[in-house]
Amino acid sequence: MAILESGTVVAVATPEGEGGLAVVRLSGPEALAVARRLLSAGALADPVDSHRARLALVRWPARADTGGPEPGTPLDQALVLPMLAPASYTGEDTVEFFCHGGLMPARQIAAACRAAGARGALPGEFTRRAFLNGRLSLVQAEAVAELIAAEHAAGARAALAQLTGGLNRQLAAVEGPLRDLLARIEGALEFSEEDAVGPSREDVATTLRAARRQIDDLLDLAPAGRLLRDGVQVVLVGAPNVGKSSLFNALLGADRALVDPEAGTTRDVVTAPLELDGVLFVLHDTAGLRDRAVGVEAKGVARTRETVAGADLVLALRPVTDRAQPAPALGDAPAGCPVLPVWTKGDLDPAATGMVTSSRTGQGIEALRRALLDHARAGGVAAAVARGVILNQRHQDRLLACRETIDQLLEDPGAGDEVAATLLAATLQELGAITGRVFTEQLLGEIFSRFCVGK
Ligand SMILES: Nc1nc2c(ncn2[C@@H]2O[C@H](COP(=O)(O)OP(=O)(O)OP(=O)(O)O)[C@@H](O)[C@H]2O)c(=O)[nH]1
Ligand SMILES: [Mg+2]
Repeated sequence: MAILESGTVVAVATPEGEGGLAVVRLSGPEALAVARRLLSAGALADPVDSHRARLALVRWPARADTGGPEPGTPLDQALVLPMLAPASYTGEDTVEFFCHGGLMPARQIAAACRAAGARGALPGEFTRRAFLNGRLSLVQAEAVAELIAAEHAAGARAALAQLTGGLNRQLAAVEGPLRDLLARIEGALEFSEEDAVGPSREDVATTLRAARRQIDDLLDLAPAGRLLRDGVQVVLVGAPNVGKSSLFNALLGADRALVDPEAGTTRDVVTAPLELDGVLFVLHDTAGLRDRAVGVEAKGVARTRETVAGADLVLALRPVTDRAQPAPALGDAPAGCPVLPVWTKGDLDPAATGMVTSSRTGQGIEALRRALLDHARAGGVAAAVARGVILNQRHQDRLLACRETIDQLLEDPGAGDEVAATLLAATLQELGAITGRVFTEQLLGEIFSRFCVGK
């Protein structure tokens, strides 16, 4: 058995620093025995009352393997919560100590557990065990990581939906009919002498086409997954002095970027997050685009172009005072990236029409915020949240591989049952790699090493 899957492990599960509470998590076959070494007799008496917390004094163990405080030294008074296998996060016997916040109590209790025979847990080890014990799929384990990292409500909502099985369910719906089909083909191969009839070519093609449509459907949600995770990248561009930095500040409702009457004030790209209705946007204020820029200003223009190349939405700014001014040239915008024309300094021309804003009076700022949200919704963010699907690169790569083998099968309907069975098995293998039904040690390493200790 690999070292990671054996033994009893312990870690502080809450972040370092002052807080009302801290939690120490202890999990593994010896969890109860280790915990009993820190508690007075009877605090965790057999039979253990699973999922019932009790207040207990936690002490340094009497028979500590290593140095440390005097045996029996009180460490903290804590709520001790035993959770017996398999009804715990990891699927193993687990004991959680809810102790006083701050650094020392939790650290000392974790150290006491180690002194009593547990090993310090590695990053993600609890979740890894949960996966290996069938408590969650790989997709759900990844969702746990996303949930911890989520910095805005929509991302957290999507991660939670994924955690409760959104993508799992949709993958199962793709897998089921393919698995049936494979069983029928294999059955026919096995009993060919007895004239067992396998599925007809039409049957095969219909099932494959349906699976392909479902996979395409999921892949359509991929861009939304990125928008939810990283935020919608909104880049403000325009000629020098059109009011980019002022609008940037007005949208944020904060004085983040320097504003000055002189043209060429902004040199570096200034970036700030903006959360609207639970959706994260990342605003980028850029240096004014000017063809004849030299020196530092030219460097700023180069940065602007790089930023535009990563945009999900470009706001092309022009002042109402100069409606003849040509729209900024956006040769660098990604293909298909929407460009929203926005008029600035609206207060200087009350007759102006269109998406007119004024950073001075606040005119049009709310409308522009709404336009940003509409854009995110059009990008499928709402659909992804509703379906509980956030695809990461790994999921996408595997789904694309599935689609390829399905296409191979569809293109060659006369290939014979042997070939069909092999390709179907390969497709199911790829699907299984997403949920973790099929996994490698390396894949687990990649996924769980990104977690924090204690999760
Ligand atoms: N009347 C009026 N003036 C504005 C408005 N927005 C910006 N200005 C003025 O326009 C000038 C330039 O504003 P900035 O926000 O620095 O413009 P910018 O596009 O970031 O300029 P650079 O960074 O130099 O390219 C400043 O003097 C602002 O006070 C507005 O809505 N109304
Ligand atoms: Mg500026």
